Amino acid sequence: MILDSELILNADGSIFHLHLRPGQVADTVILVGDPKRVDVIESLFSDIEFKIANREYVSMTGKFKDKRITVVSTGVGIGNIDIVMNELDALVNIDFETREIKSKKRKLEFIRIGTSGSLQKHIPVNSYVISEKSVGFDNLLYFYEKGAEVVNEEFRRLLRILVGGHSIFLNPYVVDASENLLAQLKSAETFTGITITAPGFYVPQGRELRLSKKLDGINNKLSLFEYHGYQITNYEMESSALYGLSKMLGHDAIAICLIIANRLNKKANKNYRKNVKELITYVLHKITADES
Ligand code: R1P
Repeated sequence: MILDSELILNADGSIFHLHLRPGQVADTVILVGDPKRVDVIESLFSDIEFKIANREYVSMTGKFKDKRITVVSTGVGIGNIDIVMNELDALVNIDFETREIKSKKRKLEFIRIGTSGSLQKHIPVNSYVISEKSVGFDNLLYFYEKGAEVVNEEFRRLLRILVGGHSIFLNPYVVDASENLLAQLKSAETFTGITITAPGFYVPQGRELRLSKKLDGINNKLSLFEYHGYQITNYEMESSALYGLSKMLGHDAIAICLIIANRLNKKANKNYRKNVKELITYVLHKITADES
């Protein structure tokens, strides 16, 4: 039995942060960073069952075409992904009455729709990039006993060497996207590649305002990496944790991002909201291609 202090439920039976109750989560879950993107998706959905907000977590379940989909905003960063993934999994795979893990597990599919910075000159602002592999510059996965089992060891070794194997604070992990979701989302309109998930927005992604970075020339090194046709395409702040937790819990996950800045040619799109809506629409049509 999982104790009150570990699986924290609110007075109404909902889970601690998300405020969702069992039965409210669809098999397909779209994750967005910005809570306002939930409103954008709501405007495209029918049959909205509920919408609930707590902190940065805004959740909603509804339908696009005939497909039931849940949408959750995660806010920024891997700490929030740890909360969202553990709570969504608990909602479907733990019995809240008995506090026991269910013997029959439900498998969910998670699709993160985000924004991101490009690390390749040939991937311009407004491109769509699918993270075929995600590299954690955070340490989240190493806290989990099963973390090493879901890591792509070949790429982990390569990335460790690339960032300098001597580094005491940076020990990247690499996790692959779900092949099934990759096949659904990929098209002539998308780029695919390796995404770096950074544990911060500024110095951890090489942005120096008043503070300087410790790893000199890191972004150049990342953009020059090439192995068996794989390149490092972009920076964001959530996908490594999403991929790692999904794999450990037996779910499928993918991240697709709109490029809103190119870190090499220093271009940026400051009015990207329209483009985010277009990317959301692209994803919704791709994942419902078989629906009426
Ligand atoms: C930083 O501004 C945020 O934007 C990106 C980063 O991953 C980080 O969360 O993604 P979202 O647009 O999904 O929030």
